[in-house]
Amino acid sequence: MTETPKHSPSRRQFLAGAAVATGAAATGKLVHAQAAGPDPLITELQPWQQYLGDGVDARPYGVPSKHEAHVVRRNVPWLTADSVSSINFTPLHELEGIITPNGLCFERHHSGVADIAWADHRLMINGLVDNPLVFTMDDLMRFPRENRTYFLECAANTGMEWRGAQLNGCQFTHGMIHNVVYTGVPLRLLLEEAGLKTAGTWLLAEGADASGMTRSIPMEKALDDCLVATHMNGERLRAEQGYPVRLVVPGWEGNMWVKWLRRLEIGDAPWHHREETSKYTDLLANGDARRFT
Ligand SMILES: Nc1nc2c(c(=O)[nH]1)N[C@H]1C(S)=C(S)[C@@H](COP(=O)(O)O)O[C@H]1N2
Ligand SMILES: [Mo]
Repeated sequence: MTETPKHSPSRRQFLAGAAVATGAAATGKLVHAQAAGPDPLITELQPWQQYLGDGVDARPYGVPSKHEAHVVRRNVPWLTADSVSSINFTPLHELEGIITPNGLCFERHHSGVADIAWADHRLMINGLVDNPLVFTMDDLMRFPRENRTYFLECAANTGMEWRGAQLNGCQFTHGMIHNVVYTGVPLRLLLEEAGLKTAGTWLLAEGADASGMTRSIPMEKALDDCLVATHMNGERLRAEQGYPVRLVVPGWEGNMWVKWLRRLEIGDAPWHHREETSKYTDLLANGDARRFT
C-alpha cells in the first residue's frame, strides 16, 4: 500500500527526488556517464582549443561534418548491370527523427540523372483539355504552393528478401524509401488552368530523362492530392530527385513519381506503357512473380 501525500511536494522536494533518480540511473545503466577517472579529453587542452577555425565564408553551401563520412547512400554492385539504370539505398540505420536529409535520399534512375537547367525546362499539358498549355519553371512559380510531408517508397523495397535474407543490414533491405517536405503546386490547379474536358479520366505523366518514364494515373488521384513539386526540405530539388520539377503521388509506388516532369497528357483510358506492362505489374492469379524495379 502506498501512502497518499497530504500536500503536493514542494519544488525543492521534487528536484531532490529527481537527483536521486538520476543518480540511480547513473549507477545502474549509464556507466559511461560516470566520472570513473581522469579523462584526458577533459583534463588536457585539445587541438581544437588552440587554433582559429574556418571563417564564415569557408562553406557557402554547407556539407555534413567530415566525421559523419560513413553516413552515405550505398548501392549493391551485383544488383544491376550498370550504375545508370540502378538504385542506391538510404542509410536508415544512421538516421533519427522523421525527415530524410536531401543528400541521403535513395536514388532510382532508369537512365541516369538528367541535367536540366531551370530556364530550359518546359512542362506541357495536352490531350483532353480546352487549352493545351506549356509552362516555363517561372510560370509554375506563379501558382500557389503547398508544403506537405510524404514518404516515397520504391515498389522493390524489401523485395530482395522475399526468397530469404540476401543482404546484410536495413540500409539494403529497407532503404528504398525517403521522407521529405515537398513544396509544390497542387496538380489540380494546373489541370484546372488547362480546362479539363469531362471525358478526361486518366493522366499520363512523362519524364524528360533519356528513359522517358511514363505512367498512367487515374484522374481521381490526380485531382486529389498530387503535387508538382519544385522543392524538398526547403531546398530546390536535387538533380537526382528530378530537378527542376517532379510529380508527387502520395502513398502510391515510387515509380509513378515521375522526375524531370515534362508532359501531362489527359486521356480517357490508361496507356499501358512499358513501365506498367513489362514492369511494375501486379502479382498474377497463377502466382507468377510480378516485375518490379
Ligand atoms: N523520369 C523518371 N522518373 C522516375 C524514375 C526514372 O528513372 N525517371 N524512377 C522512378 C522510380 S522506379 C522511383 S522508385 C522513384 C525514385 O525517386 P528518387 O530517385 O527521388 O528516390 O522515381 C521514379 N521516377
Ligand atoms: Mo522504383
